[in-house]
Amino acid sequence: MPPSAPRTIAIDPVTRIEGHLRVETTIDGGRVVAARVLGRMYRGFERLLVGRHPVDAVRLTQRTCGICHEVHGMAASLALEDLYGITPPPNGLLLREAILALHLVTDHLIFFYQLCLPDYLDFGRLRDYRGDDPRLVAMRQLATRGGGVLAAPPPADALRDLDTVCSLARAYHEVFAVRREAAAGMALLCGKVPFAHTLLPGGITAEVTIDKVLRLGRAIEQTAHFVQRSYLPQTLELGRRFPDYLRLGGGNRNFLSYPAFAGQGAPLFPGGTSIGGRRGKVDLQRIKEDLDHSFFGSDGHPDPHRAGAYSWIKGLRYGNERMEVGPLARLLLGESRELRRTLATLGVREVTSSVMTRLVARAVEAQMLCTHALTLLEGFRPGGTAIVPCPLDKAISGRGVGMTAAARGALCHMVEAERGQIVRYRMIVPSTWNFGPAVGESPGVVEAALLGTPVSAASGAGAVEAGRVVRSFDPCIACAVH
Ligand code: NFE
Repeated sequence: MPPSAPRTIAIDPVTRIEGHLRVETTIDGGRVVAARVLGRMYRGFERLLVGRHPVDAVRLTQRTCGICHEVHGMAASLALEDLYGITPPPNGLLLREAILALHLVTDHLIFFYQLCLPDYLDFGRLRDYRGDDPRLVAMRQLATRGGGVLAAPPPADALRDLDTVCSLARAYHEVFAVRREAAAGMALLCGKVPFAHTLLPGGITAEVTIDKVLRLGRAIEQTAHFVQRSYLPQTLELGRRFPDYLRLGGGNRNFLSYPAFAGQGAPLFPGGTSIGGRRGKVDLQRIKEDLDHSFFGSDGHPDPHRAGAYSWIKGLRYGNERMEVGPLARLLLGESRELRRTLATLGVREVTSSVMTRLVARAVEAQMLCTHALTLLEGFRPGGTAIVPCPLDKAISGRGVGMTAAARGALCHMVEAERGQIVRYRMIVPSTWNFGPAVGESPGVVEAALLGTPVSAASGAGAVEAGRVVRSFDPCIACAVH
């Protein structure tokens, strides 16, 4: 048979993600040989902050995203605490971190069950379910009526034995209740969820009572129980059933994360950089934005007609290197024994970047975060305040940096103020690191991860294999184009 000509597949829009994303691949010899990742809209949060009171950033930056709101409030609070030279009291630090931990875990749960699982599972098999579990009966009705992902055509290699489908579908349904309880627990101290009202530089403004802390603790415990009983084992089951993805979707040997969850001393995630295996500390001066292939003029203003541009996401480089960020980076840089031990159960000896190592790292991290959050609450001192006042009336001038861990990776906010107004605000966001375009000829992180991915003729226009690689990074393009 003559070799087939290269073909291009554009996935547009990439569904089951936050934001607007197009992925273009060229397939030759059954593999991806070129890829472009295109952020499809402009938002302008950094610009709309200019001229405002610095503390507005805590509320406004949370609106960057429909998934990772609280974490932008946290990064902004940290940057502003640096600017104003204040530190929250111990209760403020630990409650804030417990909220952040629970927020990250619920974000990981949405990722796995609602966004990622339909790539691997034939939900349509639920039409054959004959039992009386009300959750599965409800999902069978959806699948039968043709509702959303439950009725979408499954990938050719999707899991379809009924026991597996039912067990994963039950957890898919259960996650909604787990998230509702977690959000209710967080809302007691956040004022509301999403978009916490009580976060401010200096701590949290909510009246903190023992009752609220106990209810937050219960929300963390029930989430931890779900992670232990369903999320982690089911992620490993996926790894066992799709072993090829333990290798596929690599392409990156550089990782970056910031120290995070450090309010109680040694950080849970120590952070750092690893470039081709060489470790270092993060030097913020080495982070560069590159606009080669982005729709911005040299003055930084949006320019949809810029020659050579193909994405609204800016290119990010550490020195000259692209850096993968995310739970895998955090755990690798933290030399997590738990990650190694867990991946060893799937036969992985050397932990590298791949679709399944990303998925497993996220689940292991969820477990670590639940344990950490419960430990934090043990340090709560009844009667102690959770906030120190921020001098809001001060015509502050200066700079502040806030680094933290977002669900999708390293998040940094930088603020510059003059006489009480923001003059520059920068958000260096995880999905910008991962989904940024090429710099010169050097592809972005996800573009590189796609290279070499086998795409079977049977996978059709959806190129499910490429979709699995892209989704393993948990894309949030709303954040990436902020
Ligand atoms: Ni909009 Fe986010 C997270 C941030 S972006 S989801 O997590 O910051 O990658």
